[in-house]
Amino acid sequence: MSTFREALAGAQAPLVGLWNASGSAVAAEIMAGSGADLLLVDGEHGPITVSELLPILHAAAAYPVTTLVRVPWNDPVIIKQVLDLGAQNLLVPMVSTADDARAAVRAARYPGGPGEREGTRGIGSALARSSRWGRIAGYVQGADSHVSVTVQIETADAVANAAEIAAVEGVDAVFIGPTDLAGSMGFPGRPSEQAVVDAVDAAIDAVRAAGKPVGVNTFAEADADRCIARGAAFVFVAADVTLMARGSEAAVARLKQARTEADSY
Ligand code: 3PY
Ligand code: MG
Repeated sequence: MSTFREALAGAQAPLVGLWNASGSAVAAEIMAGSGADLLLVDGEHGPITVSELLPILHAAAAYPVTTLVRVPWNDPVIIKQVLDLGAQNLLVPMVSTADDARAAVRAARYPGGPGEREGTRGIGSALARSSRWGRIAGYVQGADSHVSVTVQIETADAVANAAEIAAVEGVDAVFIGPTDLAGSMGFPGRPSEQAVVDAVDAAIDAVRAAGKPVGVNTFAEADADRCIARGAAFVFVAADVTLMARGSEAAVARLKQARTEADSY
């Protein structure tokens, strides 16, 4: 299937994404069929182990959506397992320096390329779904074309290093995480602080100046509009768990409220 890199290159408008944070393949399938361009499966904060990822990939594969998987950490072992399982588009959290970005790219690539393209991904493709157990001819030689790497800028250091991080060869896109960024700037739980908003905007500008696509997590409509107006190529606008939490609250709130008012007479 085509990669996130190709989806970005072919996009006529900013891509809109949803999170699967529940680990439910049913929820993933519901969202994959929603018309969203992107589905991001969260292995960092979601309770999703490597084997639990497989039914989610199966569910999403039936829909015209580009699926990304966020690994829990910039860890070559987990990156190898997730790629071998057949995830094609990695999102690597907490990338704060160009060295961190290079490490993520190396972990996603097989060895053998020239210079910077040297990778450390172990070669087990004959045993793995990534190559459909050897049915994709030349998978090892062509693996880079099946895989994309997006790194996450979500610390104050990362914003300072955004241009260098974005410029790393093999980084296909950069995703800004305002929530952790707010924490690292001394505003835990307050991503709407003006200083954090300014840092997000500065990171958008730096990544765009480096010539790479940039995206932002924007669960508030106004943030999505602002980031798109500033040049974001993709935004993630909701998660299965938040939609269910807010939707379920709303479904009961009116009648509960009416009953509370009636009881008080
Ligand atoms: C963050 O905001 O910290 C993220 O990781 C994306 O939601
Ligand atoms: Mg984060």
